[in-house]
Amino acid sequence: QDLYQHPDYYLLDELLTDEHKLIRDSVRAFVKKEISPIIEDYAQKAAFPSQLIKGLGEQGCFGPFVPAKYGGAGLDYISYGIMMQELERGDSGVRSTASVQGSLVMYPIYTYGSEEQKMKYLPKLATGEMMGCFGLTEPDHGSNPAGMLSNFTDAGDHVILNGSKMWISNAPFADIAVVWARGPEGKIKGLIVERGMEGFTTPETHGKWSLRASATGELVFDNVKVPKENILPNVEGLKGPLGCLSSARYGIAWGALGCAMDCYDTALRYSQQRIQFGKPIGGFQLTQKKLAEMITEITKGQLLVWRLGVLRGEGRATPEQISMAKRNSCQTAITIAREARQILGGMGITGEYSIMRHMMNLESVITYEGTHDIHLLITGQDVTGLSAFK
Ligand code: TGC
Ligand code: FAD
Repeated sequence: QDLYQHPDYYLLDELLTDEHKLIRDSVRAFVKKEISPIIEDYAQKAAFPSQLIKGLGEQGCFGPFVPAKYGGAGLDYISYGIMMQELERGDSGVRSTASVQGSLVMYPIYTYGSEEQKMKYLPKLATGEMMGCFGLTEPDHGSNPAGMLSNFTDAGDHVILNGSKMWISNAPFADIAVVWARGPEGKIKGLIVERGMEGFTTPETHGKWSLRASATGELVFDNVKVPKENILPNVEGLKGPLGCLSSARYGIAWGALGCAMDCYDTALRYSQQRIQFGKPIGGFQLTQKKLAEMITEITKGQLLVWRLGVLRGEGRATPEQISMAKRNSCQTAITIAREARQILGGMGITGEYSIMRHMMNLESVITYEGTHDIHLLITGQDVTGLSAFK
């Protein structure tokens, strides 16, 4: 068959079920047919390929862990990870759209929402008929969301929301936003804000050199009247948004490895074909060192995320374990992208190959959902029992 074959140096496929492999083949075929042929063009022109939304919904890539009763596929977390890996092999921006929709919009509605909210929003979010975004970061509060200023006051059957969010994936086209803001007593709550509510705008952020095929924007709330029935009833405090991040960071840990695999494969094939000094460049020791280190790091990363998926499925994965995997996969992928680009020489900087696009995308992936250093400090806190944040 002509589908892409991923690196599997330690025969990890033996740890997957037939269902996992079927899901992988299906998303892989979708990436090959729908994403790979168009993505470079969309990244070059900095446009979001909105025509992919319907297919992503049909593939079950939006919130696959949500039960069928609410329109999800009721799949396990390994399946979710595999989907993110395949999508990100295509492009981190497309994976971002799926991560936000599944982990940052459907997950909080499913986990913290009322039955009415679940029935109203989840089935449409699962198909992509409705798209969402997640507003946590503010202009002055990125790594430290506990300092957020967005707030709402009580006004009878509704609340009045004020403030702004920045760097929000999917914001320019989202139909709804899950927004985190302080209530009258200063406690952080989640609200579902709908496009069209007066005073709610989503200006687009332009000029990015990274994640160019993903739409990013601000969320601005100027005395927005939000009905009380749109407040997520079952969570309060920072653990609400941070719980969503655990789901998204888990997916990114798998996703970034997808980028790493694509860069490694591209560089390996190029090194076997490109002749310099009368032999393939793959025959030079320095090239072999690069490739050998790449496959070693990919294999270690695969083992880490597979085990994390098992633990998450059993409800035992800690946020700190997720931080370690997110950080490790991003570091692995960005290092491999840079080395792979070198193997391609001048060709590596062109859009004819995916490496430079992955490399630039990964600058966002290593920054959002908690920066590289924040995740290191989460591990540091976990092993020492001492917080570097407080
Ligand atoms: P801290 O005191 O540690 O925790 C507050 C409460 O939250 C609980 N908690 C978690 N719960 C679930 N999952 C997690 N990952 C959790 N981390 C912490 C914690 O147990 C506590 O609960 P309780 O019951 O005691 O109240 O909070 P802190 O203020 O010290 O902050 C710690 C820190 C720095 C680790 C946290 O603020 C952090 O992770 N900062 C990074 C911010 C971040 O990741 N932002 C991401 C924004 S969204 C985004 O980037 C989307 S990109 C999407 C895409 O396009 O793919
Ligand atoms: P800052 O917090 O200002 O950090 C700047 C630098 O200081 C970093 O290197 C950081 O590691 C370091 N630093 C900060 N605090 C410490 C410390 N205590 N110790 C050591 N070093 C520290 N957010 C959302 O809410 N929703 C989204 O959908 C979303 N999508 C995004 C899409 C893109 C393309 C990007 C780039 C970002 C997105 N974000 C989103 C925001 C993202 O989560 C933040 O950019 C990230 O959390 C970092 O915040 P910051 O940019 O304000 O950097």
